[in-house]
Amino acid sequence: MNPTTPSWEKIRADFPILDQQVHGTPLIYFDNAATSQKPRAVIDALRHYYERDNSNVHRGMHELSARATAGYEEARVKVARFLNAGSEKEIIFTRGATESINLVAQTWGNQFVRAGDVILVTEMEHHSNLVPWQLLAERTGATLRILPINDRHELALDRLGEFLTPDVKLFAFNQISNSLGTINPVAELCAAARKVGAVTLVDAAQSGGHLSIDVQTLGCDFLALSGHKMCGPTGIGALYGKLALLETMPPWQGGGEMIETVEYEKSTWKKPPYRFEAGTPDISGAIGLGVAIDYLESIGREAIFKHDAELTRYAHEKLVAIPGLRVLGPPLGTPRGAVLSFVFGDAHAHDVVTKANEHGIALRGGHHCTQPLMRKLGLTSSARASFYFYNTKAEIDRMIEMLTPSEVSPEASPAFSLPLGEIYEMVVSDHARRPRNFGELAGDSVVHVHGDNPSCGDTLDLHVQFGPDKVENVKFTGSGCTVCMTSASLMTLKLKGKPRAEAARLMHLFHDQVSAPADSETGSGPRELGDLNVLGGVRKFPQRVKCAMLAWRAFEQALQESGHERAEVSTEEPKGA
Ligand code: C6P
Repeated sequence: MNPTTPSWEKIRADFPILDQQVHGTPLIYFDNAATSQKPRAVIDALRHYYERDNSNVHRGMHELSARATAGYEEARVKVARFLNAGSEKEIIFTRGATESINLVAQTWGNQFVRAGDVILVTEMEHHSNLVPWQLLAERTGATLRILPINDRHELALDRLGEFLTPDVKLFAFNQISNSLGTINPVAELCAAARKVGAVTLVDAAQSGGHLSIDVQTLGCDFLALSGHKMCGPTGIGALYGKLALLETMPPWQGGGEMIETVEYEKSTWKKPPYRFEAGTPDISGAIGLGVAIDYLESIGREAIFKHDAELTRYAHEKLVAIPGLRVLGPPLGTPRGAVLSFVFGDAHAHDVVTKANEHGIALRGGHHCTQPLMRKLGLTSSARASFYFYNTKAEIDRMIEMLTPSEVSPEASPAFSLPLGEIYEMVVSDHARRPRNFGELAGDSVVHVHGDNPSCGDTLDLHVQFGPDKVENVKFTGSGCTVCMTSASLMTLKLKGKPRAEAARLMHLFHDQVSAPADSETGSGPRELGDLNVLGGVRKFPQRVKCAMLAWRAFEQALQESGHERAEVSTEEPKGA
């Protein structure tokens, strides 16, 4: 641990990317849970590697190969030290936390999990620590069991005994939830698992760069690390596994580097970790991760945790003071990771994030790859601010100012919409708040289509009543962002009563209008589209094109299902969406 208090201002200057303007204001990067920024030392290490040392590892007998191999293997030693592993043989380089978890599911899982066994995960898992276990359960006939969370958005530890029974073969859980910020008591969970003979896997994607991790004290069997969330490059991560376990596991990918001898009929494998690293690895990524570890250690991991905690607490206090805003995760005052997800009145997360972006603030909006958790909380999405040690309280103040309803518009939740002008604001906020033709239709001539945008949580049910040659009626239900709801509402008004061919033509026109290149001059748009032209502005926001098109794609499907000619609209993703 570094005994002196770090100079956070000086440390911030190590990150060149932070020194830029976005939409005319200094960038505020609050999307650190998705990926952290990289200090100059890491960027320089990548450049140095490719300028001076680039070569393949473990193969060549020449100077460059020796240097590349030394750098790569030194990085393994650094990861082992960083996690206090018993040996560097316990560290396998992977592409990230996702691949680390899949490796365990494929090798240890296929070898040891059988029908009748139970795989225990928790309600707060990222898809990366859920889907590999679902696949394993499907392959083996094992059962997936889910440990619930409580009202404080923490694991229901009082119910652990009910779920962690002797038939549990593996217990996989995260150390810090990427959606809730909850910090889980890893040592306690591992000890409980040991008592019933279950193997443990800790998903440390969110904790690796924020907490001190000692795998021996924690007592876990496997731990998945994500390099890019801890100042390292993207495409590199690591799996820690107890050597005794790794030695019992078969390889999962075959190829060069992982073999001892190869004959035409069969082969034998190297010992861990090489057994699990087939092919040319991400050499520069591993070296960059090693430098990131040096960098984090030079600041001091406890200092980083304390500083992150202070920033998070500061932001948490201010966020909960905003009327109508609700922060997910453990209540204020409880130690948590540097993640604050929130919902804001009935504003859709994508609208919040789009507005933040206009202020140069990078937030994330959506389900954060925790769809079942969002559903459990009765949400389709949330906005999320996540911090790292280079962030400042002044940046948090700017976010709070952006989120606080102004005196001019003293509503509980400000209208989050795209800054595309007054007419846009009027039309969009009117239709998003009072969608027209909202409801259902029934009858033989009604086609019902369900559509959703999984990444942002828009869901929509479209009901179209077809006459012999025209669209008699159109209604919809669902929930989504302002763009999605406005587009659906305006679409129903536009299509009702139109001959099919005309409806298909309008659909085509609208598609062209919203998916034209962002910088194209389309003027005020085709006259036939009327108010729908206000949505033409979404072409500047590729993620939002999907929102604008959701109702129209559903309509296209309804046209097809009604047995008539396929409409002339592309079902491909709009460019850039
Ligand atoms: N979460 C987020 O925005 P990779 O990228 O494979 O190294 O990590 C996947 C992963 C696994 N577990 C947890 C808890 C995570 O948060 C993540 C990545 C990012 O929340 C991207 S979805």
